[in-house]
Formats: sequence, C-alpha cells, structure tokens
Amino acid sequence: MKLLQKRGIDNAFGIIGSAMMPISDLFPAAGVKFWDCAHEYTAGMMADGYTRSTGKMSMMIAQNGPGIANFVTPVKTAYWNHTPLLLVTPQAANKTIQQGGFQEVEQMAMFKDCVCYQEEVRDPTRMLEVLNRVIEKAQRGSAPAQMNIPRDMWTKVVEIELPAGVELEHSSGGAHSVTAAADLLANAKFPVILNGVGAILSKGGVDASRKLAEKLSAPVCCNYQHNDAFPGNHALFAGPLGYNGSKAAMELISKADVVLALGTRLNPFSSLPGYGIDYWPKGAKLIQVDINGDRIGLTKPVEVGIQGDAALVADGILAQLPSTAGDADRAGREALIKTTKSNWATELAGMDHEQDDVGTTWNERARKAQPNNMSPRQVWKAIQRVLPSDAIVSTDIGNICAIGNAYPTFEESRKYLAPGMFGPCGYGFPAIIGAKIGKPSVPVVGFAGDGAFGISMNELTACGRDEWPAVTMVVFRNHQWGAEKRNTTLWYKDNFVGTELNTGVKYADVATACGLKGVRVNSSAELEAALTDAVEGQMKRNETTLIEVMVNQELGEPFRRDAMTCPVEVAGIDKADMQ
Ligand SMILES: Cc1ncc(C[n+]2csc(CCOP(=O)(O)OP(=O)(O)O)c2C)c(N)n1
Ligand SMILES: [Mg+2]
Repeated sequence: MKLLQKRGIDNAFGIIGSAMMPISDLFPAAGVKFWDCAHEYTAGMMADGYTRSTGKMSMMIAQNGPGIANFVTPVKTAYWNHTPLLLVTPQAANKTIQQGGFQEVEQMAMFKDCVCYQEEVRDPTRMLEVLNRVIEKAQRGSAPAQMNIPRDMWTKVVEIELPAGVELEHSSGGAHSVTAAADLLANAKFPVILNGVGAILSKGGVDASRKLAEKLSAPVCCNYQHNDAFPGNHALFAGPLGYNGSKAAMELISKADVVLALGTRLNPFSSLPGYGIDYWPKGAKLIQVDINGDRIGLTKPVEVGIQGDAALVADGILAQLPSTAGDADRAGREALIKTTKSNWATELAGMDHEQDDVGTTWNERARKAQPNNMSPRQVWKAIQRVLPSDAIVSTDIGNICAIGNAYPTFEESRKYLAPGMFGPCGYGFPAIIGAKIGKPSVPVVGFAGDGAFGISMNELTACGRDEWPAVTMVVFRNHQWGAEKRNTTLWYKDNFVGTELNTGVKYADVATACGLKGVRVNSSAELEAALTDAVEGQMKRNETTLIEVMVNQELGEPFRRDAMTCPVEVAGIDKADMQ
C-alpha cells in the first residue's frame, strides 16, 4: 500500500473478493478509491478509460479464478491501447495449488499474451521488489503489467524496505538516424506526418509534431482511432486514416514522397484502403519513430527507423532542418491541403445515407422500411452540432460507431477513447465512466451500438451510486448486431444468423429502472435537445443520462473487406444429416 501511495496509484477497479481483502481493507486508510463495478470485464475497461484520459496509472484487482478470468478481454484491450495499468491478480493459495481447490486457474498463462510483463511473487519478502518492477515495466512498456500473488502471501508479517524505483529518461533517438530523417524531410517535395498514439503518450509530442509540421507545411494525418493525436482546428490537420476515416487525409498522404510516422507501430489494419482509395504511398520514403524498437519496420519497409520518444525525436529533427526546409512549393502544398480538406468537409456534410454494393439492396430496403427513422449519418451530424468542443468521447465496436470515425475532432489529446485494435464490443460505456472518474470537471459522452451496449449495460446498476460521477451515454438503437449483419448482406446473401436483437427492450427504461435518467429520441431535433440537456445535467446536476437513439437499419462499410469472401459450396450441408 505504501508503494502504491509512493507511485500515486490511487484508483482501483474491480469486484470485491476474499482473496484481495487484506489489501482492500487498507484502501480507505491509504487514500485508494476502489470502484466496485458490476463486472470485471467492464471494470477493466473503466481502468483503461481512466488511465487513457488522465495519463495516470490505475489498478485492476479482483477475486482469483473467475474474477481474474473476466479481466482477460480488458487487459488485452488496454495492451493495444498502449495503456499502462497495474494488474494485480491474487492467486489460489500455495497450500492447495495444483490440487484443484477453489477458484484455481493458471493466471500467468492466461495473461501471457496480454501484458508487457508478468511476475509471480515467490516469497513474501520480495513483494515490494516485484510490485515495483511490475509498475516500472508497465510504465516503460506503456501497457498493462501483472503481479500474480498467491493469496496467502498477503498475510505474512515480514520486514522490507520500500524500493526507490528508477525513472528512465526517454531516448531522443540515434544521432545518425535523426540526421538522416532531417535530410529526407528537408529535401522532400511533399512531406506528410502521421501521428500515432506515441505522439500523445510522449510529453509534448503533439506540440513537437505541430512545430515540425509548420516548419515543413506538411499535412498531419492521425493514425486510425487516434483522432486526438493532432489539434482538429489546425490548418495542417488532415484527419484520421483508416476505416471510415478522412478522405482528405487519405488523398494527401497518397501524394507523399516522405512520410514521418511519429509514435506509431503502423499496425496493418490502420492503413487499409478506404472509400475505395488505396492511399498508402508505397513509393514514399518512410521514417518510423517508435519508442519500442521491436515495432519498427514490422509492417512496412522503412528508410530510417528511430527508436525514441516522439517529442524528443521530432524536436531533434526540427533542430537539424535547414532554414529553407519546406520552402519548395510551400504555397502550392498549403493551397492543396486547404482545398482537399474543404472538399472532403463538403462531401461529408452531404453524405446522409449508406451505399449498397452492386447486386445488394440492404440499405435501400432499410430506408424504405423505416422512412421516419434517422440514418446513422444524420445522427452523427446532429451529435456534432451540440457535442461540447472540450468533451471526452468514447466509442465502441459497431457499424454506427465506426461511421462516426469521420466526425468529431479534438483540440487536445486524451479526448478520444476508441476501443482500439483488440476490437472488443462493450468498451464505450465503461471507458467513459473511467474517463469521468479521472476528469470530473470535463464533459464526457460515450457512444455504443445497442448490441455492444448490451455487453456492458450491467454497469448501469453500479454507476448510479452516490460517489460515482455522472456521465452521458448515447446508444444507437438499430435492433441489430449491425456490423456483423453488414458482412451477412455482402458475403452471405442475407442469411442472417445471430444478428437480430430483442426489439422489445427499451434501454432508456432500463436506465430509469436503475435510478438514472433514460430518454428515447426519434429525430435530430430531439437528439440535439436531449444531448444538450444530458450534458448540462451531467455537469450541473450530477445526472447520468442514457439517450437511446432510434436509428434506421442502414449499414456502412464493413470492417473487414480485406478479410471476407463469398463462401464456396463444397459438399453441401443438410439438416437431415444431423445424428
Ligand atoms: C466482445 C465481442 N464480441 C463480438 C464481437 C464481434 N462484433 C463486432 S461488431 C459487432 C456488432 C455490433 O453491434 P452493435 O453494438 O449493435 O452496433 P451496430 O453495428 O449495430 O452499430 C459484433 C458482434 C466483438 N467485436 N467483440
Ligand atoms: Mg446495433
């Protein structure tokens, strides 16, 4: 507890259990707030939302066995969100381990692939040494790290020193490679910067990228789902790449002869074609900066790789640029950025409906079936009109949330909590609760589809208690697991298996039954009024509101055009063959 205090870890998320009681007993006295959630799955997502929005490490803790098993999905989610979390997993006691006693499971194996470091406490006298190492590894790796502790170790009386801990200075990159990068950028005709989460995680990273971009008049794209990695109101901001992102960003980066990928591992999903444009500039020279050397050159051929901190490396490159850098056709580039952005803004503003692929008619039928319901894009435009500019936003995995990728922009970082590359449904609601816990004075709005919300909605029963801060949650009610239904319409001839939700459920009423405010809205005007009122209620009256938005069943681009094909009938399947 003293070490947690020393490291400022003062928020823990989970569900109470006997295996953690020797520790949770001390939480109030130590000043650690324990957020007792409705499910460990969502507790972990809350910890992720808390830490992503504040930059402060938080802790996940639960009962050994089933409680800890429920943490697997959020821990892997946090791993790909690059969130440093302390995962404490009390383990079945040494006395009975391997005898199949109570609540025993291989907790180290379970998280092996989900954390950047894991260690089991082997002896009570080593508890602080291990805890200290785990915290440092989580920080250095910017990912969850696990301390597994046989539960009987908590109660041994031992004498130990508090470890001092070491804070490592981040590297500003190898001198030769920084110079090589500066040379490439100085001589580029069309340099483009691509900011990843590393720009957010490194202190001053976004600002350093801004200075570099301004010097070069280079457009700045954000990597997929890191829309807050550059200020949205900046003239050089091009928008997010990837699935349903900014067409302007895609068009601009396709023209690049040099790309500076700043703080990104360039994961394969993030630069897939969008809007039919295969925009990745294969002929461009790529400079990749990542604090983790293992990820440099992993997915794309790299001209210059720099292992280092995004801010320090960007500053180092800027310092080496000649005064004339960026002068070649500066005005032409700036004009092109401006017109490309404004064309995309006009196009996006005019997009109200989803297209059908040739030979399919789902969207046409969906519009006809519910002519009075809003379409997903009409919903997003209404949201955009009233969403506070300083709001923290979370989204979920789902078709309507994904359509939203092109809409909100952010002036500051740590404002956009998307579920990330593990892609778990059920992220939006708990993440926004965690964000509000971390940033109580900032308005927060969470978004989720009705299916994904169903996975997380048990937290409605937890979040209305007195000390929990109020949030605003928007649920897109299209009565379907839409993203999967989209795959079915495109590749499986509308053979809908498992895609239909219970139309009888009223999520707004469930919220009301949990002592919260629930509102159903049917039009853009109603949505704008409800969202405005909900945010006011959140900020002024400590009111949590769930807004259930009635949407038609139109479906946008599928997630995995790259991975889907029509089935080929081989032997034929017949019910009559069932034994
Ligand atoms: C935990 C988990 N289960 C299943 C999936 C597969 N999946 C991806 S999107 C999706 C449908 C989401 O439906 P909904 O939340 O209603 O949003 P919509 O697509 O209708 O907008 C499903 C089931 C997943 N990503 N995560
Ligand atoms: Mg849905």
